[in-house]
Amino acid sequence: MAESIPSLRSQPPAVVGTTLREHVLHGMHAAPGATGEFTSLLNHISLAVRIINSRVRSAGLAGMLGYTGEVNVQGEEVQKLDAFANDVLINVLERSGHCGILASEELEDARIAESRGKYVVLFDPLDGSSNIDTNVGIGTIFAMLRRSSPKDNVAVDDALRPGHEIVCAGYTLYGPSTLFVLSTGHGVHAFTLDPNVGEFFLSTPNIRCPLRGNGYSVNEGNYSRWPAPIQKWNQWIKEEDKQTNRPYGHRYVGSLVADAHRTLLKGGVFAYPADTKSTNGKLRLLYEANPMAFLFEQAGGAATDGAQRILDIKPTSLHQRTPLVLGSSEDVMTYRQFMMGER
Ligand code: AMP
Ligand code: P6P
Repeated sequence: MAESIPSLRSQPPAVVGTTLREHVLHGMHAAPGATGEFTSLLNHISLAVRIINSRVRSAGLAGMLGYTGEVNVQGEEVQKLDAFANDVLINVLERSGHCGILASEELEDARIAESRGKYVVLFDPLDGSSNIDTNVGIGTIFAMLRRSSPKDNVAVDDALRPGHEIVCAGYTLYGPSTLFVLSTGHGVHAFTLDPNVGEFFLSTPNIRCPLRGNGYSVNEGNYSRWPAPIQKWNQWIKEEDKQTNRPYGHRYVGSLVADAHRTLLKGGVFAYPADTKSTNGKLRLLYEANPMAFLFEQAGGAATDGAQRILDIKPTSLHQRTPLVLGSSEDVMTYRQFMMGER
């Protein structure tokens, strides 16, 4: 009789990875006194991004790549996918019953949700939309805070809170695979969507941003518009110097989620400085810079506007812009030294 193959006989059942839903549930059990509202809201956001993902994947076929012809509050042509993603998030957040205030890049003002739920959700429904027609990675970015105004008198200014009050932030990247990168304040974890199952599975737990990298990500085309200290940093990072591992490699997609995700994993620095055209920077504080800053700090990285910590900026308006530097703590510190004239 053929030798029995113990390994096959004793092999445990097929191992199924941890789903996003299970990960979030574990977090709830570990949160003293949690009622489940946070968990339910996060599960609704997961539903929304899976719906967006499905449409993004079929956009080319579904004729979703064109423009709606409308212009959003940013003065940018609103592409159909932008509008769709925005509508899905608003609808699902409202249905969750746990969103009190929602604010979107695509909405002029913050909105009080019907349920006046416990949380504020700020989001960029489809970041990088200018890249949609060229099939470049785009994504959804969000941040969650607890509502501070009372349920019977919810104030939209609740959206204008500094990023250090964020309780959860994440982004999805609709790239070669669909990733959901999340932090609820206990490290950063990445989940990959299995499109056949429709579930996100834990793919990279406990992401740590390297202390220093060897890549930089900036739109070099803006060089002539930068202030002198940033031009000096840019020249420095391209000089040959073996001891400091220079020149750094340059990578720039032009989609924040794609550039930030690569920097989070590989280290180095991403920068969108203020310049003579974008005098306050281009990226939005509340629903782009703050969520990314929360994630980078949770992963041991850093995020500054060149002078101060992004998460300490006190917002004054919903769509305010900020210069943004994300990355390895040492690389961000070096950038800041140039910015402050210390190098
Ligand atoms: P809740 O009562 O469900 O609104 O949760 C109260 C607080 O506990 C939230 O604001 C979070 O800071 C924390 N919390 C609740 N559920 C979770 C979870 N699934 N993962 C991480 N933190 C959680
Ligand atoms: P630029 C995309 O339009 C976006 O808002 C961000 O995703 C990205 O980081 C930035 O603009 C790119 O801007 O001026 O380099 O094309």
